Amino acid sequence: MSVAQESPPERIVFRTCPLCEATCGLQLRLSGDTVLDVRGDRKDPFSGGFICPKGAALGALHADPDRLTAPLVRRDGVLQTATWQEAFEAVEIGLKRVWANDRTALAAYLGNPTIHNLAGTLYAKPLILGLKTHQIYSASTVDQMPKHVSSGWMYGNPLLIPVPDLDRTDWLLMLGANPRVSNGSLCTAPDFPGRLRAISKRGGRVIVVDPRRSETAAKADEHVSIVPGGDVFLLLAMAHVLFDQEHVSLGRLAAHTQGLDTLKALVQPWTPERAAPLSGISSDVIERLAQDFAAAEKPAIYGRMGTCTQRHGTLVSWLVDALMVLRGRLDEPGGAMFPTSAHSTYRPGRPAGGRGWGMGRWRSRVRKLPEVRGEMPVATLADEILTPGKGQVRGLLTIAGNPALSTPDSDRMMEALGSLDFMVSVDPYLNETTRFADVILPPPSPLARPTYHLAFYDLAVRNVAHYAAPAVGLKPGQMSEAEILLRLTGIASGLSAGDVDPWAVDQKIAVAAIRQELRSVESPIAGRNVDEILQALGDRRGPTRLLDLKLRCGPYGDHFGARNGGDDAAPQESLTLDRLAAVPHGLDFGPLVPRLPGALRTASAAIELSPAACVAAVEALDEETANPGKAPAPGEFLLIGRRTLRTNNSWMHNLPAMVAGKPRCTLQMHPEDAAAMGLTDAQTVRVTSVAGSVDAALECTRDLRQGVVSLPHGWGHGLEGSQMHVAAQHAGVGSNALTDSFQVDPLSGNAVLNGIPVTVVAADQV
Ligand SMILES: Nc1nc2c(c(=O)[nH]1)N[C@H]1C(S)=C(S)[C@@H](COP(=O)(O)OP(=O)(O)OC[C@H]3O[C@@H](n4cnc5c(=O)[nH]c(N)nc54)[C@H](O)[C@@H]3O)O[C@H]1N2
Ligand SMILES: Nc1nc2c(c(=O)[nH]1)N[C@H]1C(S)=C(S)[C@@H](COP(=O)(O)OP(=O)(O)OC[C@H]3O[C@@H](n4cnc5c(=O)[nH]c(N)nc54)[C@H](O)[C@@H]3O)O[C@H]1N2
Ligand code: SF4
Ligand SMILES: [Mo]
Repeated sequence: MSVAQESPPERIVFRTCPLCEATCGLQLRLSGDTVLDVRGDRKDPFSGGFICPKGAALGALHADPDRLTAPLVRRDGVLQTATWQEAFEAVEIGLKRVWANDRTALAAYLGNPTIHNLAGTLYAKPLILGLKTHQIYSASTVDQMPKHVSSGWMYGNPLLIPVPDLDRTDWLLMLGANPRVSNGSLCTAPDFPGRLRAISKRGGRVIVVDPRRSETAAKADEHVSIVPGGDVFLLLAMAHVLFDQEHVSLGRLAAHTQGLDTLKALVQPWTPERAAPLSGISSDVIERLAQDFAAAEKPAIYGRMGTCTQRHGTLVSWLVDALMVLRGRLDEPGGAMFPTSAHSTYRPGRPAGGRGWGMGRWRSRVRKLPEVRGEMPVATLADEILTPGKGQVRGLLTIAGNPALSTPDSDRMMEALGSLDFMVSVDPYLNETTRFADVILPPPSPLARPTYHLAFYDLAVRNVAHYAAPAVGLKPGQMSEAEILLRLTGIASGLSAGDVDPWAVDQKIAVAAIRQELRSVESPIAGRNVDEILQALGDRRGPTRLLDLKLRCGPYGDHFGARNGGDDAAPQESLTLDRLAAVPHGLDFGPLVPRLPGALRTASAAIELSPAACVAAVEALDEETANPGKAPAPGEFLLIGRRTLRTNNSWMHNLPAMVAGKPRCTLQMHPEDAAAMGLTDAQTVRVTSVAGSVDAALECTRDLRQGVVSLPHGWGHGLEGSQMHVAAQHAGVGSNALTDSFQVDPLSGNAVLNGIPVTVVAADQV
């Protein structure tokens, strides 16, 4: 006899999307733990109802049958389901084996979703410190590290990154960014497409510099086609024109800027005529761009992925900001500004100045690449694993990373992963990377965790905050990601797996965080008592307690009763986590406000307009560009990447909605280039670089600049041992089989993922 089961009552929850940097507000309709539908939250003051196909697939991600529901431990060579206790015991044994050589025989790699997750953002760092190894790597060095370096040198703080003030600018120059597809990066702006439309609508101009007429370029007021890697020459020449035609005016920050004369002398030789052949942009266009930039009332320049993952990523990142300083539009409304998040440690009134910032405190063992922000370039991780000798890496911890597909020379990376003595991964999937692991510790779906975007509200185009409690509870047998990381931290501290009390580890972390706050003279709670603060934080534990501490000490915080403590105070004036949680659609603190000079942490207490390393690197360009090099032979191209709306780097292709429609892992090429080689649309071509070869279907499109071809990254699924059934049926090929791990931006160590020399031939002619 069957009894009709009543489904649990429906409920609506509001939370922000954890899948990209835009932090859109979502409205989820649930029945029990089942997501019935996902929509944009129209009442979210920041996103106003915007949603993209990835956000809409959050329910499918939550319910993906390939998501691991229990830890896996390798026994007799095979990954098998295990209990958490068995899994952590296996971790302890494996790590101890690696540590028998030396603590530095263990490396860790943190992938991109770490930073989209409160647990990752708050607990990865104590874990990493506890590992006591310099072998730390992350997706930052295949992404934005150049921007951290330029900010470190210019402002003394690598995390102080200006964002274009999208909602007020009237002239936006975007280089190497395709936010109509990516929805923005290092610039949190839900409905980026709508915000761009609004610029044009209010009479402004949007100009996109890109070797490809990207989706963003196609809808912009102007597309400027550039040779991959040509940005540094364009920007140097724009600065040249500003000086030459006397458009330099530092404005409010003149007294807080150093190195103006050095910059003037440095760009003097970089005329538009000299930059033209190197950038592929005519000197007239370069001059006009500079003049338009000079004439605009509220101009902003924004450079992203495409400008960081190239040979001169740091120089470009620096020049983007330097131009804004020259025009006096850095830190001004409508220009490029610094957010003041609710958890920010920024204290208005604190004077400028600090210790400055440096890198290269140690170097990588094999290639001697400098440390940056405590990590080494992931482009050299395979060298560290595969090169024998003292200090060789023999064990690896990955958290939310898929280096097997996401990092350069991926075939060699996979060879390295396969050669390790021990590997443990914190990851919900058995994928291209984790198939090499000895232990996989799977976190639950993002709906089972609290959300607040610690990283992205510091990069947002408005000052906003949104918090949501978990939408679903943990199922029996699930362990929160926070607890997984805390348990690993306990093991790293020398405890045996069975003895780790994760909440005792958490307590230590919380007390240390409070102590640090109390020690800081500028803190609003400086000098108060640890126990008093601990008590005020109440019964919470885990990430939300640490978040509450940050919010309450932040610029809008209640400062633990020291500020506007009354019950009637608006949450914006007396913020606590409880008060934020009580606002289901999130809080708006208004448009960005100026923060300089106070936020500067350089030793000079000024903006360093001409960092020494940048100056030296520009001088070195003379030699680099002295020989124009030979013209490309037929079949020789420069390869760039591509994102599509329904991808998220390498990891969401297992959701049917993400892979529906015609295959997107194609090699795009200009039809005239194809015709010159006798190639036709849809035919299979072989693409070869110094690193490797892949076969892909050709897609002829006039969107590509001639001489440039484009292949998206994040494909190449269906590899033996992985368990992502949908992705395997839409495998595509991995573009990082072609990128060369030896090509890095010399200043930041960031991988060069664009402008890769390749040859293309018909596959049947090989
Ligand atoms: N050629 C080329 N290569 C590129 C790029 C490019 O444009 N071109 N882009 C680069 C960029 S910008 C980035 S950021 C990197 C990304 O590089 P990675 O971060 O290494 O790779 P992802 O594809 O983001 O893989 C994320 C991993 O996290 C796991 N994951 C998902 N959600 C969670 C979670 O909640 N918790 C945990 N613990 N794990 C989770 C996924 O299963 C997957 O294994 O790739 C870079 N690689
Ligand atoms: N749908 C989707 N959204 C995503 C992601 C995803 O995989 N899919 N990934 C997320 C992540 S981790 C990140 S970091 C962001 C990245 O987001 P964006 O920074 O917007 O990066 P892309 O979309 O890769 O766009 C980079 C652009 O740079 C161009 N380009 C390549 N080489 C050069 C060059 O030398 N000079 C110039 N001027 N342009 C060049 C490319 O043609 C491309 O149009 O997107 C995020 N959002
Ligand atoms: S744009 Fe980003 S944050 Fe918004 S719904 Fe899409 S994936 Fe989520
Ligand atoms: Mo990224």
